[in-house]
Amino acid sequence: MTTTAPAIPVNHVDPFSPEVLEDPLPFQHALREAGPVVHLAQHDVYAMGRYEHVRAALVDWQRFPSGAGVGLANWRYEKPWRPPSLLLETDPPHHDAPRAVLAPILSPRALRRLREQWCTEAETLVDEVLASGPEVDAMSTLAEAFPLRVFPDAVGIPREGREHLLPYGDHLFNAFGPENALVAKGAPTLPEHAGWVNAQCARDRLAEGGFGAQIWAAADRGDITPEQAPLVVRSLLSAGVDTTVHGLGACLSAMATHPEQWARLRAQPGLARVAFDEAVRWESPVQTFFRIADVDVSVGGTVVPEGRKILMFLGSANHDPRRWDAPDVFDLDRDPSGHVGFGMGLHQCVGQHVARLEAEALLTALARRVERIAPAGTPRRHHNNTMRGWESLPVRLVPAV
Ligand code: OVV
Repeated sequence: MTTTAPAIPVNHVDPFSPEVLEDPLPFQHALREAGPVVHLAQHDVYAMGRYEHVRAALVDWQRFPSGAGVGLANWRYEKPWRPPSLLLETDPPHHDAPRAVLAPILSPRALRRLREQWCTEAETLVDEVLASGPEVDAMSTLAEAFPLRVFPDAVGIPREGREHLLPYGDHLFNAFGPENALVAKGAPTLPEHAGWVNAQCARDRLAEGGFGAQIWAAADRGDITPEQAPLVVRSLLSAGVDTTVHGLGACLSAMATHPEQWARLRAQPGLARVAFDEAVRWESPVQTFFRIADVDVSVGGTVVPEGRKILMFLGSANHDPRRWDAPDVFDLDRDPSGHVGFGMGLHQCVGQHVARLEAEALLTALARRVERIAPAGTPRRHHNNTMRGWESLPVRLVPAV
């Protein structure tokens, strides 16, 4: 007996084109409507955009592993541009020791010691920004400034050279996509940024008590090898800054455009964490990651062929009306848990508690002092092959009396 698999729908749009990066929602709608799996002709890869299938693929690490890279490049045939991440770009069993070392260092319990200090830092920053004038760029003065103030200190790296962190991360996230103009633009300065980042991963650079030193202490205990330790530190510096910046940017843009939601948060500051997760769902700062099909995998009746890359649209899953009521609406009344903005399954963001604490500290400090975050000019999108965020977010901060 022969069975004929239904033809896979084909989409000819380049999801990494400037038009789609400017506004990905129409493309994502088309992707979801076309079917559970779509062939993206421009890059000859497969794609998923519905919540049910994206989520199922994310937790199915056996059939959709990460070891061939989570970008477009297929490491079965191409060489990685940097030594692969021991967390992001590996599968069990190799993945597990680095993850087991890092997870407790970044756990809610371990972060308790940082909370008070981060809240104080956030209040100081908000005071400074308010003093600088009512009209500010919320991206540079808040969304970038706050993580750059607290996170590298928590890792334990020196002050000198921190300006390398954002461009390094931005290029890294571009490099998960095709070699387009965004990648070409970052390539010339990459060696300086990567050289600095890699140098910060050495044991003698990392201050006592920080996340970095704790990773090295795990190597001393034998939980990971001394060769693995610097690469685990590199993951913190790779994934820990730009992502949080764009998560905070999403919160601030949501609050600028939804004054009634800002009023709700001010009335009930305990909603800060829900606000952050709803912003991560709504904006999905990390839009996409690839997997590879390790065998022929049937998804909703269509087959992803063995050895082929498949692009999972986290942002699309987080806007799938099959899963979310009025998905395009930013709403503090909804329960955003279950969103895949931090991924799902064994690779789910190990730093999410750090990001939530940063967001809670900043939003709480703002809620205390700022009555209204009013748009004050046209915001500008930042284009990146993987991340969705803002380049510029002009706002007027109306102080609370
Ligand atoms: C989630 C993520 C993004 C980028 C880099 C890494 C992880 C890493 O582990 O290096």
